[in-house]
Amino acid sequence: MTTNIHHLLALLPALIAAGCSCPNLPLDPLPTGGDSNDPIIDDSDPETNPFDSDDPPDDSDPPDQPVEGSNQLMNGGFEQGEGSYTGVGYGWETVDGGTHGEDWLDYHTPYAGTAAQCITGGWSAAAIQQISREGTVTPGVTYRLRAMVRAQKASSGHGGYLLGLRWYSGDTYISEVQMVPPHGITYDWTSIVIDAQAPADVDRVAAYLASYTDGIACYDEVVLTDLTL
Ligand SMILES: [Ca+2]
Repeated sequence: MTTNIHHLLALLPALIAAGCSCPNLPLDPLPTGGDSNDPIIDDSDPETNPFDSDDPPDDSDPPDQPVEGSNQLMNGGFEQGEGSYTGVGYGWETVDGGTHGEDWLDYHTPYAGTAAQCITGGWSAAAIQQISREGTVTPGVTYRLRAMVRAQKASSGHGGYLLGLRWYSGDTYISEVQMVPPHGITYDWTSIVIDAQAPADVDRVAAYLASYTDGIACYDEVVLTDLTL
């Protein structure tokens, strides 16, 4: 079964309006071809600071290098300020099809450096992504997306985070793999890892970071690597 995330996310307002009180929203996980795609969740030390917003940094640390090692993403630590999308880190783009909530760079409680990327769905869903350069993906090769995630569900009891890999051929979207289970709640910085094998006929991969309903999801230290390198 192939699950289209936009289709599922588009259903969320209707489910909420219908009074859905389920703690976990009905997003079906995508089949990912084995246990290797299960997220690896490592507990981290508790954080007690609230999710504050976008005050500017109070120092002049230089930005991250665009690419470090085998990371196929630029600005995975969100240290380079905004790019072309309001509140979204340089190199990343919004991909929520008009149901967008709000994005901001959080300079108060990043996992590392001076900033992290936060997203809230605003009773719907919001997502950002970054697509690797063309020719950076080889079909059949396993790729790993690793991100630090910190999420806060809203008083409604809903809200959470969702991340995954989206496969492209040039600029054409092909398919995607979401974390399994496809969403969850965490109050502290937690490491999430997704491994997925590139399907045939793709040459690019996108790291996809989302928040759904009115909770907040923050991301930092996002790394996308080819496990064969
Ligand atoms: Ca950072």
